[in-house]
Amino acid sequence: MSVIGFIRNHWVPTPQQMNQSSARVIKNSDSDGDKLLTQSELGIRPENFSKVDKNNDQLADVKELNAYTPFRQIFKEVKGS
Ligand SMILES: [Ca+2]
Repeated sequence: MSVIGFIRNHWVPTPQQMNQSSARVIKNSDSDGDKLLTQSELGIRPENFSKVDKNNDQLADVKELNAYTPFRQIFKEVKGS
């Protein structure tokens, strides 16, 4: 198994780590300071944003970011955009 595969299968963040990660993403990307991220603030494709935005209000909050399991994909996409 590759290192990436091992991490993907075995690294499960604690709720506190998830909150910290989500808060960091919001802090870095929240251009209007409302503590919520739009699709363009988050910088991911609309089809991926719809997976994050569970209540369909077009905004991603900490809980929605926490619940989005392939979280590292967001970092990859934000980094690559
Ligand atoms: Ca939402």
